Amino acid sequence: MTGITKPSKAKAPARRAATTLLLITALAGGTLTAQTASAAPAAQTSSSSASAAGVTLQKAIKNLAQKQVKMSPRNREMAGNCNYYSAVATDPKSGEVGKCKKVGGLQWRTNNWCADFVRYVWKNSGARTKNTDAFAGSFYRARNSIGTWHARGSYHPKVGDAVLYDWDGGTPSLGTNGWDVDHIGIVIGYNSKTKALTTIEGNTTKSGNGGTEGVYQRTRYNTKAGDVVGYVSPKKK
Ligand SMILES: [Ca+2]
Ligand SMILES: [Ca+2]
Repeated sequence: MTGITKPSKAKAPARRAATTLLLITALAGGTLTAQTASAAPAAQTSSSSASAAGVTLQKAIKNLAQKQVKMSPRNREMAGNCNYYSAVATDPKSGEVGKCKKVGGLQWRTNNWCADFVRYVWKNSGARTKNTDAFAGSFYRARNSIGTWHARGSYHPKVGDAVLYDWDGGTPSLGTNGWDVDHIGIVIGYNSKTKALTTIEGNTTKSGNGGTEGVYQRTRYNTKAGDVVGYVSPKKK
């Protein structure tokens, strides 16, 4: 459903030590909600202007992602993974025309489009997306030019981060150079007590529904069992 075909199933050795999840509650003074989480990074950066820019970028990403959840018909795919985001996320365009139709004059395209959704939202919010492509793992491969990589563990997920998942295998892993990553979404909130992530993702299903795939808000978990590999924090263009 959300898997991206990948050239290799090679898994990296399971060398992820038992990760220590630091309880950020001390720092945050309790549960972070989707509303308060966006303010957290300001306290963690030394330059006030840089942190203000960071928060602005985070807010822009969150707002644009939330907008997509309500934007019909672009937020639902048609047969064969035909979707809006692969047509507009990038230049050159992602995937192929295939048997996709035109919607409102725009030629939709077919691809596994979870990463195209994130690229669209990041790009149109002012975040860097250079060197990313339709593979979810491209966010890991491009991490140094687009933002900052954080492995799951003690990192406290931030609003606007791209969250990378690996579904298959025992321990979620990057595999070789990120090629084991299967899916990607956008963090819009985090509860540090329950480790519940609120995300918005494309090419996914409504939770517990299994109907037409599209853009939905999901609840995931910042844990090994939640299949989270890690996060890329965005940087301004
Ligand atoms: Ca699909
Ligand atoms: Ca995988």
